Amino acid sequence: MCGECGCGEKEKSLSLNQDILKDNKRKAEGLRVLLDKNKVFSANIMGSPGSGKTSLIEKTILMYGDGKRFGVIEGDLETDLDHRRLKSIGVNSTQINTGTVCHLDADMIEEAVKSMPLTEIDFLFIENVGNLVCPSLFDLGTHINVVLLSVTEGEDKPLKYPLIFKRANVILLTKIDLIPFLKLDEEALMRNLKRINSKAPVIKISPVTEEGFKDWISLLESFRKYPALLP
Ligand SMILES: Nc1nc2c(ncn2[C@@H]2O[C@H](COP(=O)(O)OP(=O)(O)OP(=O)(O)O)[C@@H](O)[C@H]2O)c(=O)[nH]1
Ligand SMILES: [Mg+2]
Repeated sequence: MCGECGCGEKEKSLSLNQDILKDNKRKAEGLRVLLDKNKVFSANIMGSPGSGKTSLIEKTILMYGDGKRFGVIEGDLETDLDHRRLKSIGVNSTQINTGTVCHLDADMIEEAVKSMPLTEIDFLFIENVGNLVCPSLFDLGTHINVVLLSVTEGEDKPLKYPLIFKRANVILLTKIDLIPFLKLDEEALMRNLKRINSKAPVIKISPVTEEGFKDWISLLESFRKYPALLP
């Protein structure tokens, strides 16, 4: 179990948790300075297991064009399957295996970036461990938080897991090609997302049909160029 997410003994772990989060925040600030110094724009990609995080990263890199250079840090409990998937299309990817820990933290990223050629990267995508709870607590030193919600997960998820959606700068509604096959109340889903986070843009995407990717890529580019636009 994750000791940091507040699911252990109450009071003792609460103050320990706060110290851990404070320490994490300090390291994350340092990481952001390091990334800024190297002109690397970075995104923490979060969402449930199987929500489409690796597919998003793959397709974004393939469609971006414009000679941009990408780096990826792959967070996974156990395997390097996603890392190998990205390597196979020539992406500069680094693997972190967290074992029993259900999220990435700034310490792990600090270690991973040591082996990355930051001066040769324009965008750094960090694929967090698939989970809608713990990753939301840990700042990784990225410039934006991107949260994926796939249409198969149901319209109630923003209400059930509010923190991760609250902390999103961008929300991507994924697998929209599957909507015709589902019993999904899309209006309720959008209403629930807006209720939890009224500022973050919501983009509907599908790496299968490529729908939404132009909008997502141009938003990413705007945030990179004009950080003041960040919600
Ligand atoms: N139909 C459809 N399938 C998708 C879409 N995006 C991803 N998938 C499929 O959904 C499955 C999971 O996608 P991944 O990209 O591996 O998801 P993930 O979030 O990286 O998964 P974990 O890393 O295991 O948490 C794969 O079989 C993908 O091919 C989509 O937009 N439409
Ligand atoms: Mg993945």
